[in-house]
Amino acid sequence: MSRAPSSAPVAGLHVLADDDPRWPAGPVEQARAACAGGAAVVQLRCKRSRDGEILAWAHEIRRLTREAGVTFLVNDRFDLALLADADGVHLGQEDLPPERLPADARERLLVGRSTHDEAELARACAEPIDYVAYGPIFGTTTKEVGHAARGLHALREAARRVAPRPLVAIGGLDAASLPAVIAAGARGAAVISAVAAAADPEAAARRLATCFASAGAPA
Ligand code: 3NM
Repeated sequence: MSRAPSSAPVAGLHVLADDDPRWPAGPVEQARAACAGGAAVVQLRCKRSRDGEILAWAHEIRRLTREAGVTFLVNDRFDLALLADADGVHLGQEDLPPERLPADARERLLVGRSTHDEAELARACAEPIDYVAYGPIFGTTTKEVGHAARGLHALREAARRVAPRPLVAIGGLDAASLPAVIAAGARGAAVISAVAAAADPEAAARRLATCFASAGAPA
């Protein structure tokens, strides 16, 4: 229960285990495939489910990720992250500002923050956070982001701007685009559909995770 926030790595493949019923498997099965396939991070992302169900999934994913040595984050909800003994919480722009997290949550949890444009990147650089997510890099149909695809040039600029904080790219990423995303300076890459919609989610995660190993990306 007393894991120091900085001890859990955020570089590498982030698989978002998502509760959208469009995916053939639920969040726990997605997380299991991610762990078996070599993901560095699993983030539980639930936009539709009740708290009790989310917490039960979170406990199960905590067990799986701990066994696999994978970092476990919970989207949006620091309270559920604490209850499940997750390594961190990922905060969107609509969520609590990171500086408003209670001190005990801040001490125990890594904090990530979503950003989409210059203004959000600038604000994130002044926030007490451990990594910055930036997107959408490419077109995505998984989420109504409300922002145009940013592309690789903007990604490179964003990675420079937030350094030394690690930048995690998100939005429309797949095994074909990942090498260029890593070359542009992303330390992490977050995916939903590339794993959740795959015929074989474990093989899909393995292919994505291998891109980081092949790129010799720093951990
Ligand atoms: N956040 P896929 S894009 C959850 O730009 C999310 O902040 C985004 O799903 C952002 O890998 C996105 O299927 C969806 O494109 C990512």
